[in-house]
Amino acid sequence: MTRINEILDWYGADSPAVLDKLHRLFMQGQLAGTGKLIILPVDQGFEHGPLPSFARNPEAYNPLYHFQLAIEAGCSAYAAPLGFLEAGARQFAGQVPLILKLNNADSLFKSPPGSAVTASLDDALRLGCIGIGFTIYPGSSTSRAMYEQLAHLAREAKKVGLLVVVWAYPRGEALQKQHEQALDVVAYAAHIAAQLGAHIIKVKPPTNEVANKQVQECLDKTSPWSRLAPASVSMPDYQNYLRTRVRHVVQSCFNGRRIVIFSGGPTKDKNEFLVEVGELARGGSFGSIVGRNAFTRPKKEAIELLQNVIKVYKQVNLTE
Ligand code: FBP
Repeated sequence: MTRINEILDWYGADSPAVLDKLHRLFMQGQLAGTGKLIILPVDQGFEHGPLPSFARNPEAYNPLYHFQLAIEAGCSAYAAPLGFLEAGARQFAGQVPLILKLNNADSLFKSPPGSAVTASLDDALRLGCIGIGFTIYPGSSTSRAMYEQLAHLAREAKKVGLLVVVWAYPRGEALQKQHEQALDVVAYAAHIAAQLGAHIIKVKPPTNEVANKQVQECLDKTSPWSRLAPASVSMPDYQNYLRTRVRHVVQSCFNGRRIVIFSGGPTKDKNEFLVEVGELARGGSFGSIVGRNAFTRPKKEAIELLQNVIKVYKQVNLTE
């Protein structure tokens, strides 16, 4: 059995139409056939505003630029809100799998964290997308409504053969800022996404914070968790511990039987970024979803960086 067939086998309740989309995703771009993914997400114009997102590399104001970047870099897919996808879906039809972000939040109205549903399943089908993207904010007073929206959309998406990709971002009134990426919180949010029917779960890399002190005790008792870094650890050591935390997040998603990918975050130094990706890969991440670290750099540099990310996923040995 190939690795891709093994992964498809985990999705026992899905129709051939959904599995066909998953197969297509895994057979696209430079990671084709490896069971790993590299996705370009460009919803930051909506989420953070055009100036902080695109001014560093003004070509990125143009929606067509992102299709080209995803294709030239050999990405597995390109994910964006309705407007950006509508702008290029016809011109680039068939060249890169598309994921339509069905809900979005802006930074002008932040509290409580919540999103509006900004596109529909019909839009996703009309644009030839392989799937829908949906953000949930566990920890926000809006989370329950978001879970209901997602449960409904996921059910309908599966009926029409679309994949469900969930951005699981803990944040809101119930969480302190420093705990938004805490290990137990990220693992919990990822698990909620899996329970809500996500085929693919996208989270931020977990930090060495633990929000729930009772959970901290459980982690301390199990030997691998003694490798959790103390808060004061230096950057290279921090990276070394990241793989252990990533393993826990992946395990939390049905013992690794759901696809979990990790985001790139704000633009950072290229080498630091690649060390982090190496840790994600060694922890068993199924890939990376890299936005700002790609499109805020000039195209040549962005492609080089994404190809290095691809190389990391191809080379990493999970037993390291
Ligand atoms: P980045 O690689 O730029 O972090 O993109 C991943 C992503 O999930 C985007 O889809 C989204 O716009 C962004 O992160 C949101 O980050 P935040 O919610 O922290 O502002």
